[in-house]
Amino acid sequence: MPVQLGLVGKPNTGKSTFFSAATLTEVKRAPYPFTTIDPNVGVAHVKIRCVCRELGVKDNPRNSICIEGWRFIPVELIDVAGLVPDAWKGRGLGNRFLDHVRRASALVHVIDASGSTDEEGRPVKPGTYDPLRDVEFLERELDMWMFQLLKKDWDKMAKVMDLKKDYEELYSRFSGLEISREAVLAAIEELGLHAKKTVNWSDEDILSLVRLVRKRAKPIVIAANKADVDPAEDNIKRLKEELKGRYIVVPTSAEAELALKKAAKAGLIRYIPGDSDFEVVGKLTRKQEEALEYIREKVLKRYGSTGVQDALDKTVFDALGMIAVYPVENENKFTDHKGNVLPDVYLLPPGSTARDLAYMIHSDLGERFAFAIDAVTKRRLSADEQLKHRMVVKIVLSR
Ligand SMILES: Nc1nc2c(ncn2[C@@H]2O[C@H](COP(=O)(O)OP(=O)(O)OP(=O)(O)O)[C@@H](O)[C@H]2O)c(=O)[nH]1
Ligand SMILES: [Mg+2]
Repeated sequence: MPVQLGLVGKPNTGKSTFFSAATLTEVKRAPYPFTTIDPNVGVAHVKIRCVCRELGVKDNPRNSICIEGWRFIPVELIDVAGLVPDAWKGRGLGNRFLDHVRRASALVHVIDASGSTDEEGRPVKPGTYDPLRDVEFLERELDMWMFQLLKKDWDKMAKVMDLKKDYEELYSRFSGLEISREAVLAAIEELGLHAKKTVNWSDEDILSLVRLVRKRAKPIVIAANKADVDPAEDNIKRLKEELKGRYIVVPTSAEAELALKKAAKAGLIRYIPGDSDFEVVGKLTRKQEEALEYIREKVLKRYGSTGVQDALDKTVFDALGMIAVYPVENENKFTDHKGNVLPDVYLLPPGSTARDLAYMIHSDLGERFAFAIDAVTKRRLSADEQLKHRMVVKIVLSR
């Protein structure tokens, strides 16, 4: 199953534009709240330096794409409906979109850094709404929503758990949110809640548990969007300062990324997602030229890129701490059995071992796993050895 990332935030911040730019699929976008109702699901890519160049090989990617030495690895992106204050109580489109958050491993919180939308996503004069307020609001919505899910039949559930002296009921509630029992137990112990009978947990206790589990299980990266609109520049500085150590903040201009991708697709410019500039290679109309020059001045020169690629990469590699690993069958030629060079790249959670990689490819490979070889150094890797980012790995099976 691919890694899933959810685009969340209040209405009208540019989630669908971000989605469109990242997946190059057309979806409805408009300058008013609740444009998106049903979620859009698509394939985006995270980017790494491909090992092909340093290994001096020409690769034949199969599950991913290699462009000029950059490997793009697919992830699933979900663009959900906008969230308004008290959505957890059913306001706005209510819990519908929160349900989609369930499946995501991490969230990209798209905020309007230009301050041109109020807390409900209604347009206001740029610079008049403080985007910092959006950050706290999302946390509260997620926590209250999870709290509410747990509180349903809580008393009955707590009695059962005390009787059985375990937390099974709680684990199963959280597992619906793709949160592991280990994560839940660790949080219970860290908060000292295991010292109390479950029936005696206060609402405050439950809320602290939810908060801690949610922070670890669903990391959030902030895409400070509409970075091209002038008041955004100062806001972004402030956001970075205020949220230092708590959040990764990436300035983005989804609108600019979408325009660049479309221009590249039409053969007008040469542009690789994440690049700090583009090169004109086709015949531009005066209007196109002006639009592209605007993007160069207001976005690329200011921030170094449109940020869309960077936000996805930081979510997967920094917030989730995932690693990308290339499995191969021939450790000398770096090929699969058909002779494809560096065909696949897999994204693995931090701490994954060679055996985990084998299981991820196929349960059969996992079961027959004997040992692995680091194809670059030819060093033997034991089943429990942790893999590193950008490793090329040959799995050796037992007979
Ligand atoms: N200037 C600027 N405008 C943007 C940017 N990204 C999105 N917009 C505009 O913001 C408005 C809202 O964009 P959408 O992508 O529809 O926003 P959304 O968050 O999906 O909205 P809902 O579906 O209603 O929650 C549109 O008019 C976009 O053109 C950006 O980076 N810069
Ligand atoms: Mg939308």
